[in-house]
Amino acid sequence: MTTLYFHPISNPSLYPLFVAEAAGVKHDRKMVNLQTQEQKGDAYLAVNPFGRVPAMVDGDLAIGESSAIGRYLARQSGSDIYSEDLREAALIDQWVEFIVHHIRANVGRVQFNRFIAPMIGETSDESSIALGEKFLAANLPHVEIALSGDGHLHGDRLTLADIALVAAMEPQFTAKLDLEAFPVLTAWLETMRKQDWYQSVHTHFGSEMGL
Ligand SMILES: N[C@@H](CCC(=O)N[C@@H](CS)C(=O)NCC(=O)O)C(=O)O
Repeated sequence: MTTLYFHPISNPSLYPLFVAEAAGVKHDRKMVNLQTQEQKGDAYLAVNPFGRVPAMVDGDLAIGESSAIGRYLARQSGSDIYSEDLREAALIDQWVEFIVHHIRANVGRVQFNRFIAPMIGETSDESSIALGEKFLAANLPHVEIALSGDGHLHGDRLTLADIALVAAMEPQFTAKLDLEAFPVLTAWLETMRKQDWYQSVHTHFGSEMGL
């Protein structure tokens, strides 16, 4: 049995959960309490020495890093959310990497300073929020244009690329992201959040924490 370690308001953690559901991979979920620093305790470090969520254990294989876990689950299942074709897999990978580095990282900056920092009593860094918003304004047009085709980042079916984008955008409301300039993305996210693979994880971002 596969076990996925996560925290409900960690968008990197949500990606493998969505992938597992979309690919039909049976799994157990273990929530890691970031508030009590469980991720830095010996028991969890034995699973993921990086001390971060997510992580995955499948038999004697234990790995961290959301993108690696997503690819593993997709390959293991044989689902068409990824591809056995080298060239098509590279095109899907390209989107996943773009989303992780240029979308998720900047959503994370804004989310941390607007939502997490006040919650944990830290000072919000307004310049970091401004930088995150500037980079999002520069990078989101790429996904807006791609989704304006047939509603998928790659090809004509749901892939890891789409799931990575949904996970990256999960803090849309808590980070108070202004997506007015991106109507296609906004409508697409609403549709994606109604899909079974999303609803099998949660009804909305942070629902597990009463948000
Ligand atoms: N590159 C990693 C990022 C993981 C990450 O930064 N997770 C955060 C939560 S969003 C975490 O575990 N933070 C706790 C800590 O750093 O102590 C991935 O994609 O899996």
